[in-house]
Amino acid sequence: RQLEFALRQALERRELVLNYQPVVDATSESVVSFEALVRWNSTDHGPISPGKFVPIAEDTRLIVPIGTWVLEQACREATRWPEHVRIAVNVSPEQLFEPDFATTVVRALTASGLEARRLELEVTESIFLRDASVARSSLEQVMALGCTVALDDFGTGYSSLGYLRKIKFSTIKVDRSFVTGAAQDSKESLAIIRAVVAMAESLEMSTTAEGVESAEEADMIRRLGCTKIQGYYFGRPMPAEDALRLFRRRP
Ligand code: G
Ligand code: G
Ligand code: NA
Ligand code: MN
Repeated sequence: RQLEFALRQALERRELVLNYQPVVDATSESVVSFEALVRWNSTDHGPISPGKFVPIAEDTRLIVPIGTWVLEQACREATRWPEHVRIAVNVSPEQLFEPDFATTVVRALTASGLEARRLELEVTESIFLRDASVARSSLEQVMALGCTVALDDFGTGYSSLGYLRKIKFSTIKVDRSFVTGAAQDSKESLAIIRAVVAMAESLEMSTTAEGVESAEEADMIRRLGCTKIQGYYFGRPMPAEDALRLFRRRP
């Protein structure tokens, strides 16, 4: 396929860039972290959305070198932010099933000089659909370094809850479909968010609501007790320079 061919060259042609979306504390509304989101401006095909090329990268395992670049670049750019601001990086199952994933993380931290405690890795429930022992071991190794792990898109996967006993996630990210539903007065969505928050609290995990697009949604999420909020209302994914400027203006 044409896109696959172009994607193979994307790294050496420096066509990938990272955007950063702020995550704020639900109470103070101050920025606690940024999520790195990869963007591809293909010389041959123009801008291509990650929804389109990430699945291709995963199928072809190109996500492994791309993911390594994302980790290195995100760590490097995060060193320019205030020390209390953390960086969250999405990690695909293919990356976690590489036995030397933890080494890749160590290299990214060492090369950038970023402290391990400032790095959060986001994984989805899909890692538990396969034999989870390799992935679990990778995650345990990076947690031993001081990194944290967040469970992304919670509630949209097909796996059981049993894995929550096995991996000490720092944060559960409530999928945006529940947030949008709750804002549209879906009693079911509200009930699900409330239940996830209660479950996370008893497991000593925090919660991030994804996809908050208005002040009303932010209020509702705050009332439901989510710890952190992410969404267009507090900031869209932005280039690194714009993320940096948020601190220059309001130190
Ligand atoms: O940024 P956007 O919402 O368009 O992202 C679409 C999808 O691509 C999301 O599911 C997101 O998690 C995924 N994605 C974005 N950046 C990365 C990345 O660096 N690595 C991986 N594995 N997935 C990413
Ligand atoms: O799968 P993951 O949660 O990593 O995907 C993040 C994606 O969600 C990014 O592509 C980002 O652009 C998108 N996103 C972030 N905030 C909002 C929002 O408030 N509304 C919508 N519709 N999408 C959002
Ligand atoms: Na994510
Ligand atoms: Mn998500």
